[in-house]
Amino acid sequence: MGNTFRKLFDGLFGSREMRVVMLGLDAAGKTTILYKLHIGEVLSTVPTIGFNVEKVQYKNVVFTVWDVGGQEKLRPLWRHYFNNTDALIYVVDCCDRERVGRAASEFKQIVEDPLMRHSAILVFANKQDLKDALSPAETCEAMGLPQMKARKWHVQGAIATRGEGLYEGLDWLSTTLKQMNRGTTPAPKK
Ligand SMILES: Nc1nc2c(ncn2[C@@H]2O[C@H](COP(=O)(O)OP(=O)(O)OP(=O)(O)O)[C@@H](O)[C@H]2O)c(=O)[nH]1
Ligand SMILES: [Mg+2]
Repeated sequence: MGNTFRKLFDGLFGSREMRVVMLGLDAAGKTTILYKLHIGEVLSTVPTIGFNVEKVQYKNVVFTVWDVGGQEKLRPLWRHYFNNTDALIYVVDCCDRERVGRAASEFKQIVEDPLMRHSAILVFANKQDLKDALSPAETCEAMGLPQMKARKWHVQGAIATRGEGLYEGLDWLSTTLKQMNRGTTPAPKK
């Protein structure tokens, strides 16, 4: 496609590149989500030390997803991934009732950070296949989302290992980010 035509095409169909950072406590399911989106099968994951990054194309949107390790000692590093972020995906292990308070306090710290003030927020209420999992509505309450009136947020129930709920979440993100006019049009290929 020529440059001019590509620009016109992108303008008409809203092809955009979004920068997304995916966070959550260790073992929440972030890496499982990333690889499920990217290759459609689950590899066995090991705890992430540092980060994984992948580009995922969904409809007209290219998501550059940073999946950052969630172990306690790694959490202070999360801030370094906040710059120029269009959206936060926060993954909650809904079976880990013991740590849901911790998940909520880490979440609050992220969304209140000045660098994240304008980002859309997608929460994956993950591991819905397990007995005793918090429902998406309970997860929403636990994360304090109903009080967050000034933000665009959405809670999506998910089973990362089976890929359930993931594309529904991305659908919400792409629509919302377009409404917010976030993301950049990718540079045309020469
Ligand atoms: N039953 C069930 N298990 C899941 C689901 N999603 C992830 N898991 C499992 O949870 C464990 C942790 O998943 P990871 O994707 O490695 O977690 P992570 O959030 O990347 O963890 P860190 O890299 O340590 O931050 C793995 O054994 C996954 O197979 C799910 O929807 N249901
Ligand atoms: Mg990981």
